[in-house]
Amino acid sequence: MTTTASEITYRLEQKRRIQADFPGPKSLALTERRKAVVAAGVASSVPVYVADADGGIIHDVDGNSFIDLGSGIAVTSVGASDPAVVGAVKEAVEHFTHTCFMVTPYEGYVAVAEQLNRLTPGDHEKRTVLFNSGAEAVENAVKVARLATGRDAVVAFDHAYHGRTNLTMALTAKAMPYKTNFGPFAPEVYRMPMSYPFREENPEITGAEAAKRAITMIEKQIGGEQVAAIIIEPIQGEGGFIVPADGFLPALADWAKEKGIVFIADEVQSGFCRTGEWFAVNHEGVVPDIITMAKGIAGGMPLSAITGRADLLDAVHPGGLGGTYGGNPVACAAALASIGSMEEYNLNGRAKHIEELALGRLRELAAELPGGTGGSVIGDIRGRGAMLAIELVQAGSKEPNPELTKAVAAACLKEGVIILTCGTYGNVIRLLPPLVISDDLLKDGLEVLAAAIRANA
Ligand code: PLZ
Repeated sequence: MTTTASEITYRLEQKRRIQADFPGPKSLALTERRKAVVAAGVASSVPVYVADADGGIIHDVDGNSFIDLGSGIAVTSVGASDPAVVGAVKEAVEHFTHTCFMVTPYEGYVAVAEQLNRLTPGDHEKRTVLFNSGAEAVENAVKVARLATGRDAVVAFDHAYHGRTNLTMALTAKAMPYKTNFGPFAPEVYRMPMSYPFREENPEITGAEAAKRAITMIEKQIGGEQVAAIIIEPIQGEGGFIVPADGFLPALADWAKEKGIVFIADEVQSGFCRTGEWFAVNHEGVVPDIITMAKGIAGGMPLSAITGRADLLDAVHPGGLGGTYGGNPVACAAALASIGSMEEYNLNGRAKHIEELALGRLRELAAELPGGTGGSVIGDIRGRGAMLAIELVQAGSKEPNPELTKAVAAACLKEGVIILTCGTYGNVIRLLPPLVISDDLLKDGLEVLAAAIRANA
């Protein structure tokens, strides 16, 4: 069934509106209360407090409304209050909030596992385990890979982001703010060069050649037979929405298979229709041994999962995997409803439509700027589906421009558009709208972004 966004009904008016006294008095008062009680290490990029959210709009406590181009970091793909998710949560919570699947199990967990085994790539026999956060899913994928292979080494890549727990900090590339002074880190993690087309020294390097570069380094520095797992984000998220060159992922996956290495695709950010496919690996026909999922999976409720080859997952002894809240019944109900909405609204189709609309507008913008395409402050435009990015540079060079990036995000916010930044060099504007956003709202948001870049370039 195909539904276009124009057929989606919204509870809140889909329009941005910013009052003169932004941020307003209630948000300012909450900021003061917060400073006295919330640890400074938790930062928020937007200085307002949320009252309501629906479709592509977030309302704050002072009556401002914002166009949401971030989805709470790629989570609310079906919207922040999708009626099906809200209904399923209400229904579930009236019966039981928790029993613990490891004590007294319930159907929702099993039903989510059935859906994930169906939706993830490959028609092999699969098994699923549910957790709470993306980092927890990554930790457990590595646990399974190590147990199943009897090997220790884990390979991650430049610009990778996998979480904030000890092992996932080790897997994450960027020191500030994720790792600095938080060590020592988990051992046996090795970092290899990524395929980053915009920043390759040799712009002609193919995906297969970039894979060969990493594979040779693994062979020389670790030895293929020592490696338990290769973990990679098929499109890197926090690291800068980096889409590797075609052929990079398949070549790595093929080599991993040859060497008995578990190939883990971290689809925490890129999964669940975000890129116009259920999973970003589908664009290249790669079938991972284990796939990690979270964020978009449950319409905003905390749930994460690993799904993988039955022989790997079933190698673990009973009791070796789990956690008190993993696969919470309310979160499972939300996941089943979100997956239903993704299918009903054809959100893969919506994500492809967003790509077409937004990439077209961004390319026009680059051509209009001083220096034009290839010579302006827009160094690169990339991404898939509704996971799109602009890499900002000093005009006519590849020198990162994090100052401009910050200024553009701040200017957008003032006009009522929430835009997130990312990237190893802090110079990437990323677009992650809810997939249910209307065309009009998205176009309005893109015009604000275009004006902010023009004014600050
Ligand atoms: N793997 C690919 O993108 C989470 C976190 C931002 P959790 N990314 C956003 C921040 O500053 O904390 C992420 C991801 C990928 C793993 C994770 C971790 O997921 O649910 O945040 O633990």
